[in-house]
Amino acid sequence: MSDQNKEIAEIFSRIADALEFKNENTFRVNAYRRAARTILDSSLNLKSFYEQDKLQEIPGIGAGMSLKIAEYFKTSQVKKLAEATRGIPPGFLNLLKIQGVGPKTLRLAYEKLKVKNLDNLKKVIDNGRLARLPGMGERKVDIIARGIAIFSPDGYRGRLLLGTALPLVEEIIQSLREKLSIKRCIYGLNKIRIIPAGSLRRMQETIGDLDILATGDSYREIIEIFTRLPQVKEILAAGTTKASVLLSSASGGDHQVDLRVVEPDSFGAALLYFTGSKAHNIKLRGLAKSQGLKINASGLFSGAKKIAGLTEEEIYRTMGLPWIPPELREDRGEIELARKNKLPALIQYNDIKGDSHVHSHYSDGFNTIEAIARAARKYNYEYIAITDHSRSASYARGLSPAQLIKQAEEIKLVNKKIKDITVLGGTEVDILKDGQVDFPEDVLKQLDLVVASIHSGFQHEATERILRAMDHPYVNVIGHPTGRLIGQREGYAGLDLEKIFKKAAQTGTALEINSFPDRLDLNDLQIKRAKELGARFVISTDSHRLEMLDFIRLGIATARRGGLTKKDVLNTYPLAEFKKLMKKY
Ligand code: DGT
Ligand code: CA
Ligand code: CA
Ligand code: ZN
Repeated sequence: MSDQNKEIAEIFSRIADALEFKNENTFRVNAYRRAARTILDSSLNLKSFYEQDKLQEIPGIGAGMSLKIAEYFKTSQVKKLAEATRGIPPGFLNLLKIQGVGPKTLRLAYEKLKVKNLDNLKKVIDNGRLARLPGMGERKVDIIARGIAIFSPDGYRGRLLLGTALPLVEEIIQSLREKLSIKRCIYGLNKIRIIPAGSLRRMQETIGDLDILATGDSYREIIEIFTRLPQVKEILAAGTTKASVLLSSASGGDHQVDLRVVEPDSFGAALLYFTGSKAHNIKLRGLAKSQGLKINASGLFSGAKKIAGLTEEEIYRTMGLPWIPPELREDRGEIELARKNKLPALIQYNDIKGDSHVHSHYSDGFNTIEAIARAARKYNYEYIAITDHSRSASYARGLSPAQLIKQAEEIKLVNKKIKDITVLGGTEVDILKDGQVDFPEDVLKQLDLVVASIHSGFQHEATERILRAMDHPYVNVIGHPTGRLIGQREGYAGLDLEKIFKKAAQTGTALEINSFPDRLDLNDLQIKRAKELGARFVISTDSHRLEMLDFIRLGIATARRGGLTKKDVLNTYPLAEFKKLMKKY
């Protein structure tokens, strides 16, 4: 697309934002939004349409918008933008790029709480005032808080974290199912299947747009119900087999969801196609071709005859392959492995026996040890490890040795009271600037497990510090080994991961797969390499609130993408074995 197209689209959407912020006529707001979207989606070169005086012939561009586009080419600006943004603090509307923040929310925050910039916004989130505004609430504020976590001032890249996208799609599919089953008696719908596809099904760490695939015997009703869901802010397109919508800001903000409805006998083929990745699809198509077959979104064909399409299994099988889990479909060697029948038996989503990194109210968590233990039941865990911060992490209210002893006593009491979950006593001990850890050996040796992490001095010889920590006789796990935050921070400077992975294997120190949505640290490729070098892992959530225990599936997904099996992951082992594994010598 030409840069001028992009710039005009950007101007139009900024005008739309400003008008909506000022609560102007929705019709006018939508005209600008639609024009912006049309320009972005079409590959037409506006400049040449302008030169031939044919702007109005572009579908979706009316007389008013044509004038504005012409004005841009004549004067290099659109006066309406200055007019629309008059009185709004400079840069303020950039806050709309934060996921979860829409013009209405922003207006409310501006009028009622005098929010004028990012710092103000963070403040009213932290002090709870935003949540108390009419129509806001904890849930919406939570989405915004996560949005801020990945918002970078140089322009948010527009991708959702997996941890944000997954609940969104699940909620949409859930409402679709409910609404369809109510209508089922009326429309005679049956055999409905609705399933996420695209990068979300592959559990990629960030998601561009959301793809949903459905089948059933009444396309029209499925599409109609989808486009009328309360989560939908704007319908971009709605045809007979496909619809695209934008989500309302409360449901994730301006993210696109594509729904496609397909024939039941093509469902497997369509699911395979729309799950991607593109690179996997291309490899698969090449393989089909070498077998004299043709594969597309409606099936696998031999000449004109369809020989598979109902399920993914059937298609892979017909091509002589086992079914390949979506998390592996990145063209990273999975098709070659499948051909040799050597795909790893990936760790399953219910294989984890206990979370090995959880914070309680003793440091910067919010819950009591008893509450955490009770919450662990929901996950069918056998154990859960409390690993609060150590004293150097003063910002996180890190524990002194005396507080750690007090906590150990409380853990004993909770274990007496709650029989079906074992609470393990641990710590997330800081790796200090010289590579020593923050507690002496005689304290650490009394604990069930020790996670060691870097929380300060990111620029300061991180590799050496981590290597030294792995030599420590009581350090069992390196927490969030790279320190990266997705979209915000690269991680510790100059890290030599090859050295670290080798040392992990050699010293029997596990590497953490931290499941926090903006961490996912190690990531998929790092996991794959660490495994090749002989390292072992734990998957943990780093929870600070009970609902964060849910993050575990993000870590498991990442482990699967890295090709891990159950036995690579130490906290898949039953309690007695896990405790033994947490002894180095
Ligand atoms: P995203 O949305 O950027 O996170 O990534 P995806 O993988 O969800 O990509 P998306 O939404 O553009 O398309 C969904 C799937 O559809 C993609 O994974 C594979 C399939 N697909 C899309 N375009 C093409 C294409 O040009 N060729 C092939 N073979 N497959 C495609
Ligand atoms: Ca997608
Ligand atoms: Ca898509
Ligand atoms: Zn940490």
